[in-house]
Amino acid sequence: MKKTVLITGATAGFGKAIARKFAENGHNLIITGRRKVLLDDVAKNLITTFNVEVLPLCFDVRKLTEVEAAINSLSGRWRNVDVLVNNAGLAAGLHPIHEGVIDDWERMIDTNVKGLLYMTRMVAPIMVARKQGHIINMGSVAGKEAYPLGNVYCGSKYAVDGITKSTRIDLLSHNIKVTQIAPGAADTEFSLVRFKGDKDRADNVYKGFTPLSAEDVADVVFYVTTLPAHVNINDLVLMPTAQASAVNFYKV
Ligand code: NDP
Ligand code: 8X3
Repeated sequence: MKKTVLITGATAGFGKAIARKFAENGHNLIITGRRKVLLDDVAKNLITTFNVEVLPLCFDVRKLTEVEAAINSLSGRWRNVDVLVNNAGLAAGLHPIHEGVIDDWERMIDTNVKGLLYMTRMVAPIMVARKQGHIINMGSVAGKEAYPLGNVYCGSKYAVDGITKSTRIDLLSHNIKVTQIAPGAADTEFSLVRFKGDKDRADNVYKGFTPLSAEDVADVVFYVTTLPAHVNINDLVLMPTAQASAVNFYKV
């Protein structure tokens, strides 16, 4: 069955790879992000390569009015969102708590927690009305274990962990699946964003081992949507083989 899949943060990294994976499998997509040129490029590329329908919606998940306008603009079959992938997110900075940069904190909490909530609040009622749907939240190993200097990023992903569990309970009687995917280290734009464009520092994170790729994560996100109606993956942690915990890596 052809689904309509809404993926936030599809201009780069996991979201872009997740969009490609669903398009490869013939599903129609609503993709979002703030960088309009990149977003339109991704849409154009998927339409021409896979002959699927793609609707790009350019907005900032931190802004409730933009989220409301985007979701309220969906009409006809575009409104029938079968899968919502709450992927948009970031880490900003890596400082001890007493030296934390307040603006970094606001960006992480506003995007990773409030943005995910805004999207869920707008899309879940559509799923409830249809008595079907699947919400997939992008968590992290950082939402499973606290690590040094991770403080607010870890807190935001612990929030995703808790929100995901509670969302599953709230939507249980509405036949809606709710899944958290919690990856370990993956080489995307993530570290470049965390270190504010310092490419050497970002590249250094992935030296000496093979990190997850965006495609590895996309394969897993797609997989959890392929299970029979009565089967749900609640929570899935995936790591590079060379990573055993948030801080234990085997580097050569
Ligand atoms: P990238 O930086 O490569 O991609 C992040 C995506 O999120 C971009 O498309 C970006 O689009 C979008 N985004 C960020 N802020 C906003 C916003 N305010 N509004 C709308 N879109 C936004 O990172 P990843 O792909 O690695 O990260 C995706 C998710 O996975 C995040 O939630 C991250 O926390 C999580 N994660 C990442 C891991 C990793 O090691 N890479 C591991 C575990 C979890 P644009 O800039 O165009 O708005
Ligand atoms: C991203 C992985 O370990 O940098 O969520 O927090 S980590």
